[in-house]
Amino acid sequence: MFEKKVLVAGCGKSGISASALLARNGEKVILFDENESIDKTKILAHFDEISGKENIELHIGKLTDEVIEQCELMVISPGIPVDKEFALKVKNAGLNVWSEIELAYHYEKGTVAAITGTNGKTTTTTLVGEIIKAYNNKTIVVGNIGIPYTGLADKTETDSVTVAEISSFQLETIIDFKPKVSAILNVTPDHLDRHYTFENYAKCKQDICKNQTEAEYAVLNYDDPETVKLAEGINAKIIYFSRTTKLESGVYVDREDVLIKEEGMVKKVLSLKDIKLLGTHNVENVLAAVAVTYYMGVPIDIIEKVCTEFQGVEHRIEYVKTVNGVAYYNDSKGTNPDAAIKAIKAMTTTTFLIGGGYDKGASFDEWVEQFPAKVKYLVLIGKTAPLIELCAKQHGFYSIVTMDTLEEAVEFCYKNARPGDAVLLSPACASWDMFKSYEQRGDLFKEYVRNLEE
Ligand code: UMA
Repeated sequence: MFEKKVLVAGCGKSGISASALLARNGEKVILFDENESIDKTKILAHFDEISGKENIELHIGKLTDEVIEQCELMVISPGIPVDKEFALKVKNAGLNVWSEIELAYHYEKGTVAAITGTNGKTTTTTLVGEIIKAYNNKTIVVGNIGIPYTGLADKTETDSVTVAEISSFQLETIIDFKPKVSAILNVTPDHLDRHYTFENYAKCKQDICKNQTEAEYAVLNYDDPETVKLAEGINAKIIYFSRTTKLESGVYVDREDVLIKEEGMVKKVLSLKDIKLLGTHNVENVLAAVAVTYYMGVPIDIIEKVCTEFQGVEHRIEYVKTVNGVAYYNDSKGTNPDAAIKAIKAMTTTTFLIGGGYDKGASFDEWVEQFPAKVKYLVLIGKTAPLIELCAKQHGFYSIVTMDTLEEAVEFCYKNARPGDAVLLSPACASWDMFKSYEQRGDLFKEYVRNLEE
């Protein structure tokens, strides 16, 4: 594909995967990273198992003109700003600059569904992936979700489907990337340190559609005015979804039913009371997933089945089990007050909330202010327990108990919650005082809950 070498910038997940793809396809690669303290042996060890590893050379530190002259393209990792000094130097030397997504797309043989947005990307991408997998077993789920697209792109086939979660960082350097169905879930200010203005950020999101034509589809959130504004610059056929408005055309909710309206015809997809995901934000994610998969050609009965079975993304308001009429939810990924507030808002019943953990210096006031309406009991663990207790009491909330371990916290909830209550682990804190990671904390929670007896 290339005559000269390819410069891959960034030795993280993206850069390593992009280099491996290029090398195993016979291209010559210079893998570059600015971080001088990087462990070269560790980086090279990633390529031990791949064919063509001799095609990869490592360059760490300052990017020299001599390196740039040997290359015709730079594949830039999403974490590297495109206006970084070395990146501008490369661009000015006449090299093309592609994101890792763009590189992967050049090896893609199948059809692509791509999802972006400020919030809900991972849940929607995962759900879309599950639905399409139920229809086509040659489906891969990749991208910002943590699985680099370049790791699998050259293994795709003409009848395979790629479902990609794409961040604004990755969209900044899209050239030919063209999904059959794209989705913009919502746009609220984020990553402004990188994009400088909200307009720039929103434009990056819109670029997911930039190569689409009337033959492709762009799924947009009708309830988010900033997303609707983007419609004007999009050539694809626009499919709106809405939680609050009965649309003339698109995917929407009428009472409890999710409906698709197309050319005047209405088709029922599912009933919201059958979905296991909690919260209005998740209703939007389901609507988006319905729209994306329907226009990817998945039959409605499959969409309904998978949506109603879907338990959510692991550790994000994840339903675990109902014991004695009490539903248990794992939101171990609620590692900051903002995320934990979303989880409380998503609960529809009185809740025993397990919180506390490693102290990141966050303020708990806003989180605690959510308690009176929903939280019946606050069960605290970890380093921040005394801080949170003090803060809660200052806000007039006194139903608090502190436990030494997570297992004891679960036990307390099991003994004290009544049928109709819920138990939610959503700590508003990192896990590192008691656990290796939020994943470990969530896994243990689920293990303790699964061991509870009716
Ligand atoms: N580096 C430089 N110069 C710089 C910045 C970084 O040389 O100016 C080097 C670092 O020394 C490091 C490497 O680049 O060795 C890191 O590259 P990276 O930050 O792009 O990280 P990756 O490990 O390649 O992970 C990336 C995404 N990271 C970011 O967008 C910051 C991951 O998204 C993604 O899952 C992964 O590719 C696979 O596609 C993470 C993320 O936080 C989860 N995304 C943001 C979000 O979701 O909000 C956008």
